[in-house]
Amino acid sequence: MKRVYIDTLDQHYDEEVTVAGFVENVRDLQWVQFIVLRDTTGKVQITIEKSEEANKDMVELVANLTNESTITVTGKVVEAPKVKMGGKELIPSNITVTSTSAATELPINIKDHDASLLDARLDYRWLDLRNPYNSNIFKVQSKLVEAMREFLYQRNFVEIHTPKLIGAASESGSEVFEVKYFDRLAYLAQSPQFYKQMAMSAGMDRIFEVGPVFRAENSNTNRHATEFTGFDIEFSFIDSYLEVMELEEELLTYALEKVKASYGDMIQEVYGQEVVVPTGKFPRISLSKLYQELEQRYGYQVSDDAKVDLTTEAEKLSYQYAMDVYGSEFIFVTDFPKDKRAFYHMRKEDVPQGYDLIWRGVEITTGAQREHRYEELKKQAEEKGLDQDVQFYLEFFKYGCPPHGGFGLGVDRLTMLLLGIPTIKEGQFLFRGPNRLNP
Ligand code: AMO
Repeated sequence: MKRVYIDTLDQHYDEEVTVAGFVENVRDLQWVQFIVLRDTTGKVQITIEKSEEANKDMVELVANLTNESTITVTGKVVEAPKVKMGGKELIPSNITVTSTSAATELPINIKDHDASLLDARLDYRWLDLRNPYNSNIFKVQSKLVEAMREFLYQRNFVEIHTPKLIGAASESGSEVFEVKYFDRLAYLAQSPQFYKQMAMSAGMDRIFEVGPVFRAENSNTNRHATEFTGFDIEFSFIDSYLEVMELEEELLTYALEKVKASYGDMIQEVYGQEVVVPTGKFPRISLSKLYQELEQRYGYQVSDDAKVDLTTEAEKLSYQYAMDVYGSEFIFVTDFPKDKRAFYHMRKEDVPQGYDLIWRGVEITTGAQREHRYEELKKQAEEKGLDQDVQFYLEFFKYGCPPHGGFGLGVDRLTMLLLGIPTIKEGQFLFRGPNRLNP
C-alpha cells in the first residue's frame, strides 16, 4: 500500500492519496457523514456527501462503522478553512475496513488520559496508547535513547548485548529473580555490571548496552519497577571516577539538546515541561556535606543512621539545593560509605570512588571507577560475604584488566522526569511491578 501520513497531507492538495488509521469518531447526519481518522501523526476529517449516487455503498459502510475500527481511505485532499482539524478534509472515493472494533463503548476513556484509573489504563494498555498523550511519551523516549547511542557511537563505543539469564546472582545477591532452568536454577540479571566489566577485561575498551534489568524489589513507589531498561556504559584506562562523571555530563547534555531540538515545543505544550539543556558542569557534593547543607538551608533533619545513604526526601531536597545554589537540575553526590556501595567500587582511603546522579530530585544513575586489581577485588567481595557467588566474575580479573569505570542510567526514570509524568508506570511501554505482570 502506498500510504501517506496525515501530517503530510498539506503537500497533497487536490491530489488523490491513501491514508490509513483508526476511526476516532463518526457523525452520521442527514445529508453528510464525517469520520475523524487518526494515524500516528495526527487526525483528519473525512467527509462523505450522502446525496452523491457514487457514494451509496460507502454511506452504508460508514453507517455501520464502529469507533476504533481501522480503515484505509483513498480520496482527494481539499482545502476547507472551516474544518478545525487543519483546515482541510479528505473527500473519499474508497473506504476499506481493515478491522472492526467490537464496541462503540471502550473499556477505558482514550480521549482523556486522566479520565480512567491508572490500573484500568494499564490493563488495556494497547487502547491507552492510542491516546497521543501516552504514545508520544515513547517518541520522546526513542529520541532520547537514539541521541545517547549516537553520542557514544561518535566516541567509538561498541554496543553489546549481554545475557539476562545468568548462573549466579549478580551485584548484591538479594533482589534477584530465580527462574527454573531445566533441572537447576538460573537468575535474571539485575544489571549487566559483570559482563560490561568482562568486556573491559577482554580489551574492548569502550562499550555500552541498552537492555532489560530485573529487580525483585517489592517497592510500590512512583520510581520503581521490577523490570526496567538500563542504559549501561563502561570504558577503560581511566585515572579516576571523575572521568566517568564527565562522560555522563557530556552524554546527558548532548541527549537533552537533541530531544529539545526535536520535541522541545511539543513537550512544553503537551506535558508543560521545559527541556533544560545544561550549560556547564554539574555541581558535585559529598553525601555528608549535602546533609549539612540541607539542614542549614531547609531545616532538614534525620538521624545519623539515615545519613549513610540518600533518603528519598534528601534526594528531593538536593534538587532544590542544586537549583538554589547552582541553578542546575542535576547534582552529583559522592563519598558514600563503603558498606552502602557495591563491593566492586574502587576505594581510596576506604572511600568508594563512585557517585549517584540526581536529576530533578530523583536518582537516575550510579557510577564508579571499579576495582580492577584481582586481590583487592577478592578482598572486597569477601568482606561482603559474596566471594562464592561471584567467583566466576573474579576470574575476569586474573589475567590482566585495565583500570576502568562506568555507570548505569534508568531509561524509564529519565523518561518520567523529562516529561514530568507522575509515575514510572507511564514511562514504560508496559509496566512491571510487584502486582503487575499483564498484559
Ligand atoms: P543501580 O542499581 O543504581 O546501579 O541502577 C542504575 C540505575 O537504574 C535505575 N533503577 C531503576 N529504575 C526503575 N526501577 C528500579 N527498581 C530501579 N533500580 C534502579 C536508576 C538507577 O540509578 N551496576 C550499577 C550501575 C553501574 O555502577 O554502572 C547499577 O545497577 O536510574
